[in-house]
Amino acid sequence: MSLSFPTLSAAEAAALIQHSDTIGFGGFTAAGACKEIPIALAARANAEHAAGRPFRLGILTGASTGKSLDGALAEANAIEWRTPYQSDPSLRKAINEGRARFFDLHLSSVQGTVRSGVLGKVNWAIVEACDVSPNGEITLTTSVGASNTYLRLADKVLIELNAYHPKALAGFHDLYEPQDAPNRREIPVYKPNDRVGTTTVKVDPKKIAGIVLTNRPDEIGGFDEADPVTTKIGENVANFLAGEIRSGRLPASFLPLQSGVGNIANAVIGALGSNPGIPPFMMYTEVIQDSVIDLVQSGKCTFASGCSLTVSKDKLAEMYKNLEFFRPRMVLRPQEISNSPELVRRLGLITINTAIEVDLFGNVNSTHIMGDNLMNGIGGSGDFTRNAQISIYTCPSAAKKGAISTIVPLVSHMDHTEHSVQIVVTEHGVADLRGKAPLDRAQHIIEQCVHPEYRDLLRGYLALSKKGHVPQTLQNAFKMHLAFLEQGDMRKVQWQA
Ligand code: 0RQ
Repeated sequence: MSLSFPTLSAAEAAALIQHSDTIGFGGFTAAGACKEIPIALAARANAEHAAGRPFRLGILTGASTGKSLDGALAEANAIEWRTPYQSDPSLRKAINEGRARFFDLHLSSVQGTVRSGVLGKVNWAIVEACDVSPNGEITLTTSVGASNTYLRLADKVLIELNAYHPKALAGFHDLYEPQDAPNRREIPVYKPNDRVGTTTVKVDPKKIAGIVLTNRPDEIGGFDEADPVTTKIGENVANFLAGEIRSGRLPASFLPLQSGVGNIANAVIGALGSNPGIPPFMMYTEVIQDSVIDLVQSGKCTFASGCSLTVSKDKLAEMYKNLEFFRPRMVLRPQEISNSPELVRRLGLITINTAIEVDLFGNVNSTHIMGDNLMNGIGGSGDFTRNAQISIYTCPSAAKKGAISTIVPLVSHMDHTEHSVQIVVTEHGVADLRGKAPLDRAQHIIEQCVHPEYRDLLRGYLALSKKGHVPQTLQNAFKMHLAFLEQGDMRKVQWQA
């Protein structure tokens, strides 16, 4: 049992870590993220800073984490650099104020990038577990993230052994780490429910510096009730996909689905579940949210493969009462497998993600507000979009009470290009960009997806173009953004002839 390793308080564990160490934290979203050691590290950073000594760390994670990790460390100014995806308000502020250096990575490439050595040595792996055997076999909790790689590469390991999560989670994980080039072979997953790895991560027991005993739930917020806009977006996606099946462009048996994070994603999955034109389906996704659990229970989702179980506290409690029902219907994988471009392409995924803004030609901004301020990061959206059988972007047609049109002449930051984005969906309709030239795309997006208050404005923008393959006029391309920044409302834009 765990008692073969030193049992430490969180403060004792934090005291082992030195200024400028690089830590690979387990977890993916707040699911399975460490909670007590990072809080103690933040307290240590505050004490060191008060004594006039530096204490800043390199922080690797799976994706976003909870407030006790990203939030606490950012508030203590303890993050020198950080990758990948984050969504914590305090960390976002630190990044946008230049107090933490953030560089973004596709989530599928995090583990390979760390293995390659370009990010330097991983001094510590700190992960949450529900069980640890004396020979160093670690059973993770509600997520995998990049834990298997961090645990293998790190010099030393610290574990939060969290009694909140049952040991019966053993068997939910499937841990597989590919070889790197030139020895890489195919990842042998041919169906969403294939298992190809081990259920635990085995580390050299001598590397385990200590165990901190905890009993804390994941810091996952609930979801907003679907509102008329998210409900309509969900219905539009479901009706579009049902139409693809009817027309024979998608097989009658359907294809596996990936769905992003947040309220829109939750509403979309709910709508797919209740649409009679959509047959029971499998999910090969990254984040398993509440709505997926509901569909697994109802039988509409026959299998869910993911990287994290990001479900609300009540939903998780419901699952923990009936783990044997979920065991054959679910698997948690490392992010380089859940998001693998090779597997997204092989399985023919239908991918559904949310955009901050989309332009008239199908380019998508997932990450930055008005061109400069980071929102969260690219997450898995690039892994999935670029390689999908059908790539869908959803967003409300307007933000900030109508003062912002999410559809603009040119995105102020580009994450996914027109070459990868196929379908755009707002509450007003669906724009199918496949097989359309730039002008046709723009006209179609305006008529199908743009908020009615912005349609004439954007028709006016297109009319300004005099030549070229893409009807873009550079002197006007960011005028809507400037109208918002200078006058508080994109509707005040004046085009320059
Ligand atoms: O701000 O909360 O202050 O009102 O942005 O917008 O509509 O609530 O959207 O929470 O679903 O997040 C793209 C960020 C959407 C997310 C993004 C404002 C808006 C609001 C949030 P307020 P919503 P969501 C796999 C997939 C990248 C990673 C990804 C994301 C706030 O989905 O991080 O796809 N995606 N991963 O008012 C200015 C605009 C705006 C705007 C919205 N055009 N201009 N502000 N807002 N549009 C999963 C993982 O990778 C883990």
